[in-house]
Amino acid sequence: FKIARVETTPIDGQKPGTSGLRKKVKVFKQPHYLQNFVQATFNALGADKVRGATLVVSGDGRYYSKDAIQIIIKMAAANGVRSIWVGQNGLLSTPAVSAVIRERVAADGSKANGAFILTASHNPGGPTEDFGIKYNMENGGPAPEGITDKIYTNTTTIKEYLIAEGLPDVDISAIGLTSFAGPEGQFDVDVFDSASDYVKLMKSIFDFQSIQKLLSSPKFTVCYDALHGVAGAYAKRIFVEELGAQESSLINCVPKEDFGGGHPDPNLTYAKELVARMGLGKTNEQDPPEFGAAADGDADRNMILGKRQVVFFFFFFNVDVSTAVFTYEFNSNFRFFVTPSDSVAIIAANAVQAIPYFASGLKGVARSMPTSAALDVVAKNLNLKFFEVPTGWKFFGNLMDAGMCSVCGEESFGTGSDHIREKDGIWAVLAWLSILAYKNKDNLGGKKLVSVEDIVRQHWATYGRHYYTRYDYENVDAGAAKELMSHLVKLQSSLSEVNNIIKGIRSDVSKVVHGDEFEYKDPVDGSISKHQGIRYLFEDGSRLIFRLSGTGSEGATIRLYIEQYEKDPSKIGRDSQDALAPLVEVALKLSKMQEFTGRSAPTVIT
Ligand code: VG1
Ligand code: CO
Repeated sequence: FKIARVETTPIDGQKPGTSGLRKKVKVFKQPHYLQNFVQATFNALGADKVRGATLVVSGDGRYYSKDAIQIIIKMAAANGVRSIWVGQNGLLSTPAVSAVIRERVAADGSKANGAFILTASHNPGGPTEDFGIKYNMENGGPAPEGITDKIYTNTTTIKEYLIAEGLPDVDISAIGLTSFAGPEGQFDVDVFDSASDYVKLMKSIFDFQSIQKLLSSPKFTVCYDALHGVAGAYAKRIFVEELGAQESSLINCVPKEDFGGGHPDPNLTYAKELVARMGLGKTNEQDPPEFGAAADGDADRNMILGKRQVVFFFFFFNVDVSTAVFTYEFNSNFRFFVTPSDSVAIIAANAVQAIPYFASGLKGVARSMPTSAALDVVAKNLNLKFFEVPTGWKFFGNLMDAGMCSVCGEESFGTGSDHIREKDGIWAVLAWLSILAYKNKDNLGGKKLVSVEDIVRQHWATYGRHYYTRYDYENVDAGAAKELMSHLVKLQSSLSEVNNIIKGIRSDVSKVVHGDEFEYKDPVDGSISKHQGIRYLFEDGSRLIFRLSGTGSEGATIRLYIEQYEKDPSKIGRDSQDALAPLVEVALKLSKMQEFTGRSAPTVIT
């Protein structure tokens, strides 16, 4: 092939967000759009990092991925890259890309230097929906802000990009190595099995035998919903072939370009089929599964559900049984939902006992700022190093590279560890199965199993409970969202006025003792990230946090995070929306949510 230099001009709006550049497919399909971004990335990395490099290119398989992969292969060849590694059919989950960068060694002994991950994660896919691209570094983690800022600056000045001419499209459906002769020597494209490196890594972390034993118990049934994302390419290999789960335990596990028309976001709103299966007698005549889980499009997120124990309350009046009144706890549809903030805290609390990888102890734990403080309490009790970082996984990477953090998580259904540098949906499921296997190791005979719900309630009894909810207002007018945010910042200049307003709304809410915009100084490299969310911190430990999303592709999304800590064991069993109602009311009125956005209700509550 030959190297062609193509003239181009800057295109507006190519600023990477929380996790790469995400836009509608029709935006990506504009002439030079993808090319400009890819060249800007090569230029940001610099010729010495690009020439002779080995790069991974793959993603969640969403619409436009296959075209994008061919374009990136040709541009890589022209920019002097030595080899491109592609997961079969262009499929690799985000955590698998991270694992491949860190673990995979080619036949000639070479390793990868970085990756283009093609995903818009939990955003819908298809011709009228979203596409996305992000670059990950040699540690397997997302490019830090220093690099993403450089990429953006380059997109505003770009004049040309390089692309190979005469290089045929590579068949990415067939495993194998293809070599091409370029002006500067050989260029290879290596198509490999999407799952094997990742499966090998999981087997080195967890005790698969003990999980298998748990899954072979007829009392323990599971359901895993990949929402037609790339997790499906791993689920059968891991849950069925390695761990012996029934094939009927997997739903929506065939990856689709448009995720079957759904929204591949593992929460109670979008994982409808899983939620229905977990409900008693809703879709089948059998009992609901003991354990349910779901993943997002690129399989870095997870949702954990358990079977809900039916609770009967008996109230006896005058010792006369005939007047006994009993009620069912009907709410929550019989499934037990583990909040992601609790999930990371519970994993951290049990990791050393239940997961061989952590047997020698945790180096430290970390959470993103809006994530609840459940993890803080565990860290304090277990005397672990603790860090609070801004939203987005890239901030955990430095801590992990420096050996300061083993387990971390975000409220947005992201949980993970230092085995890779991305959050990891299947890892989180295996962590939960490991904890369940550990707690039930003597129960698999006749005794009642310790359930997901038992584990969570036990955790609350030990550490207290952080009631938590997040309200999302999606696709709000961008100007209105900005105004709401500056209104909230302005209010913070007088806390006494804030507290006066609050007193006028609810008398049963504690008072605000601190208000700011979260700012983070990376303890490893000293870099500072400002404006990472508006915080209102209350005297009793409650928090209200407001952020604008950095992953959307249209308008603005306002996220409101609400948290309240309850230590009193007699008060930890309430429904979270009930418990948080006073704080929610304060948050909505204080921010003038309806006034600014015209919305009387959020789009999604998690
Ligand atoms: C959201 C989440 C954040 C997460 C990010 C990427 O970002 O809040 O916690 O790291 O998505 O996850 P934002 O800026 O929209 O709030 V994924 O699975 O979309 O790569
Ligand atoms: Co994701």
